[in-house]
Amino acid sequence: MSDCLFCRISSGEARADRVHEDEHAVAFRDINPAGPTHILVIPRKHIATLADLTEDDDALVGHLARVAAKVAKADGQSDFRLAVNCGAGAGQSVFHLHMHVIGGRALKWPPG
Ligand code: DGP
Repeated sequence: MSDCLFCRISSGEARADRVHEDEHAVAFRDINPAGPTHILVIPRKHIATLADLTEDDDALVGHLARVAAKVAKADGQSDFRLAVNCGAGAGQSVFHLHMHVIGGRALKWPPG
């Protein structure tokens, strides 16, 4: 989808500070970091929200979670938060599924 920012980052058309990429996923630093580590993990496949996943995406979601743990570790974080905002009311602003990997500072729960 050429009008999707994260599809353009995935294809390389838009720039990002990438920390990982493979056939199915890309991870890059958030432009507005909420902590010393703030990395977004996205599927190359355009999926608008977590609620749009289908059974066919089960393996993909497992892969994204594993990439998230890998990039957190590579960034020096043993403790981190993995978050997905689903829908505008939950704070989603980019409608291409992404996992936030946030770490390097104390994280309160619930997040507020
Ligand atoms: P969310 O609010 O959950 O949809 O998170 C979207 C995140 O995407 C937000 O933390 C800021 C980040 N973001 C938005 N535009 C860009 C961009 O052009 N580049 C990068 N690296 N991050 C972006």
